[in-house]
Amino acid sequence: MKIDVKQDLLSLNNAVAAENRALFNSKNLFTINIMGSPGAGKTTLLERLITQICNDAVVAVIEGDLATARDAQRIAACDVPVIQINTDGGCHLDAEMIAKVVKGFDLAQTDLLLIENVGNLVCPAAFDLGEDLRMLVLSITEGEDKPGKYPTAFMAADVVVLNKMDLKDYLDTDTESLIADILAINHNIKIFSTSCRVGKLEGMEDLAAYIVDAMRLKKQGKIKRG
Ligand SMILES: Nc1nc2c(ncn2[C@@H]2O[C@H](COP(=O)(O)OP(=O)(O)O)[C@@H](O)[C@H]2O)c(=O)[nH]1
Ligand SMILES: [Mg+2]
Repeated sequence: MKIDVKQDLLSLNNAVAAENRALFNSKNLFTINIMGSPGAGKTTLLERLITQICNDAVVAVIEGDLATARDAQRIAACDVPVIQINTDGGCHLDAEMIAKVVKGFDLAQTDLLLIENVGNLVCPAAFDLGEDLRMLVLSITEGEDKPGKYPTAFMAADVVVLNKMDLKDYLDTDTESLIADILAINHNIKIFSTSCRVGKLEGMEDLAAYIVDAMRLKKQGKIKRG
């Protein structure tokens, strides 16, 4: 007897993700799934992006972590609605978790839903949440070998944000070969370089403008996933 549990799990997830996507589309809501290793700077990037984007969009945030509400507390301080999901050991968010919590937002009054996935460069890439855009945050402190070693995350992403650029001069990371490796894995990927460090902010305006443009294109029916 053949039992293919992984296939069942993913096809169930894909079905719920399709329902999420239909709900988000019906509310004209743009959603971004933000992935990356623990400590890459995902929450800090969200804090900076919210400040940058709040004049153009009404934002809500879902935070995913194994434990604690620390990231949700940081986001709440930005004065946007936020819901924390604790996966209790689970290494990624799935579509069902999102379906359960989105009911807690006023979706009709929200333009942009930012979902910070559990810090992990592997598992989140396999689980569609119903998002419009997949953004991978990679800190340059992680080293230039990561795209080659963890290619699935880069294959799944639409956008890579190379964060902590303020540290470039202190590191041996070869950012040119890092970028070349990312493009070799996924030549359609859009790459941004950022620093979220207060006093050394870099790249926020470009990234926010890209997101606002993507939201506009979705509203005009010019981009569609799923
Ligand atoms: N130097 C520097 N530190 C950063 C930057 N972005 C985030 N950090 C720091 O990296 C650490 C992890 O950031 P956090 O946003 O919690 O990462 P997450 O686990 O991916 O959400 C914190 O100490 C941040 O202050 C950056 O662009 N430059
Ligand atoms: Mg975080």
